[in-house]
Amino acid sequence: TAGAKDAKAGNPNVRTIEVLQLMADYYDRVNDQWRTIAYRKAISTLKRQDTKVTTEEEALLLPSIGQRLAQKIEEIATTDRLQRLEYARDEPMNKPLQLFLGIYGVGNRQAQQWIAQGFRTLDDLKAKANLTRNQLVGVDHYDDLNTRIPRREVEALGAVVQMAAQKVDPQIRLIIGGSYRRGAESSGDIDFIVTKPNTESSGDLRPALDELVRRLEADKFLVARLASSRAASEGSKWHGCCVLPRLVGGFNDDDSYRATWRRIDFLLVPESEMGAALLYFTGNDIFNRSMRLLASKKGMRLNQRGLYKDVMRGPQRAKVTEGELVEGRDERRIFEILGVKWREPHERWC
Ligand code: DCP
Ligand code: MG
Ligand code: MN
Repeated sequence: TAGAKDAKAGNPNVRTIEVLQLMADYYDRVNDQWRTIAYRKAISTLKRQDTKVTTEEEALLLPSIGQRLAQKIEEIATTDRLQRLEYARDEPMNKPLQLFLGIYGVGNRQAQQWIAQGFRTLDDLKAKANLTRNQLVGVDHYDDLNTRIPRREVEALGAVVQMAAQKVDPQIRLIIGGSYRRGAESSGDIDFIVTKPNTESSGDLRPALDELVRRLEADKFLVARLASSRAASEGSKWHGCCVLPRLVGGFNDDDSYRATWRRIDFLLVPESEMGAALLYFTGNDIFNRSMRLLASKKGMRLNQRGLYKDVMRGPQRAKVTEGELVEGRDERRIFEILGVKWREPHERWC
């Protein structure tokens, strides 16, 4: 499987994969979804190869690799570089756009709008733009929030939250999902799934979360709240920033202390929906998309709350009824019912 080969040291295509990943990251930053997915699929294909792919012709024979990507693979294999990547880095026009897209919660539309208004730097935004509170956090902590969190720090942050949660309610169960659960060496943020035995709706968990947040704020662990972009998820999600306490880490070489602001998410999940929530919140997003597509091909519907059947659809496949819940509690059962082989979290990179 992809995950197993991935972990194996010395994949002959590591360098090609590394360069293609930088290119994928670039397309992701400029919100070119289509190319981002194409590059990530090609990377996943290359990770499964046992021999080095050096020519366009070889690359073309592999799944999910078209002509343009095949040419780029040959270019990297023969020159150890990719001109398109260097060009993207140097595009002066792209610099403010990329800068603005790096602000937490800022998408293409907002970034373009600022550029049209003549803004080019973060200082321009601070001085002249009408920033939302989220955007202000994103600008003020730009570098921190664009620094990936090492796996060990994710674990240390997790331990702090775990200790506080035990004090709030010993029955609370916390699972770190997202890229951490997939085994990533570093993560963009830390994703907590919060549950408790005998819970039927996320509302059952809200009082516990509110108390947990109060405590962690008093401890100066949580340092900012971020408004959710989707009002509907307001009740079941919490977004914010945290810092590792001084006693645990964050020291520089000269013993001075500087804590890096980290993005933290809580997702409240009743026990009855744990399987579907784990599946969704582990990702990655492309893996999720393919699982949802599979469900829909089988006349079912998969979301972060469960797998449903007999979903009635009207014109344009618009949903008419929610359908009947088939499975929500058990992650493995969802794979079984969909007729796909179980994939461990570390095998879900695409
Ligand atoms: N997710 C999704 N579709 C989205 C956003 C998220 O399916 N548009 C799911 C899959 C993700 C999970 O939620 O794995 C957590 O979202 P993150 O944005 O935190 O992504 P990751 O944790 O996977 O990566 P990162 O290390 O960047 O946080
Ligand atoms: Mg994450
Ligand atoms: Mn997240």
